[in-house]
Amino acid sequence: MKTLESVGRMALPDPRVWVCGDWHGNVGWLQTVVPAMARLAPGVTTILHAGDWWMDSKSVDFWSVRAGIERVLVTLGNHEPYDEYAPLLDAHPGHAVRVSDVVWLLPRPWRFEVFGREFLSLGGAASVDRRWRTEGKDWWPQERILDEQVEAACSRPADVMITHESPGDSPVDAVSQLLASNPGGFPADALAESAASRAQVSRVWNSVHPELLLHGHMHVSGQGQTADGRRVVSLGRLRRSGTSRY
Ligand SMILES: [Mn+2]
Repeated sequence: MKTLESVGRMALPDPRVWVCGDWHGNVGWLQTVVPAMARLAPGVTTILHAGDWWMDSKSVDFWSVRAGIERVLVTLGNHEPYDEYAPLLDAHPGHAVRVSDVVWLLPRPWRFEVFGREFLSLGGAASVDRRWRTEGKDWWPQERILDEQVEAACSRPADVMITHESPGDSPVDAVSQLLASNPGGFPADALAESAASRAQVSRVWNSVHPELLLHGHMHVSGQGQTADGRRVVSLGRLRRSGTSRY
């Protein structure tokens, strides 16, 4: 994989965009959902992806072109091939890197504009399933959000945040219920890392105060609103409802 182009800032004129999450490299889902997007919302040309992407770029290009999708901006998750992605991003600090006809990988953090609104992308999350993964094969330390990235993200307000990780104290009932019940039986040390990761997203969320935050990672679809009016949308994962919204 190589970088075809890199940019520090992007201003998209799109009045509507898709936001999707947690496709987990599944080409079957790609070839189901992308043609469906073209039928549901012809003319929408941008997908924002909230991470756990790990898609084959050639397949994404193939299906995107047929669906009129011109770009996919990927906010990286925890399950990503960071051995491939990190060197590309590290070679272009602060820049989004285009790795195929339509796919752009976003650095952490990254700001861009959509229809005059300020968007803040903050990828990364802690893997609660790390115990069952192997470093260098299907787990990399670059999944974790760094405190310096948190501080950089807090530089000024934003209208919309796209993250992989959920903020802590989520107003989304499905997310708080999931976290309270730990149905995956994940170990305590992993849950502690996960909570720390959510606290990092909360710090940014409370600082930049976006009207809307969309995230993946939890694999449950739902939305909620804080007492001070901030909306949060949790996206489902592939093959479940709510993996995509526009
Ligand atoms: Mn994830």
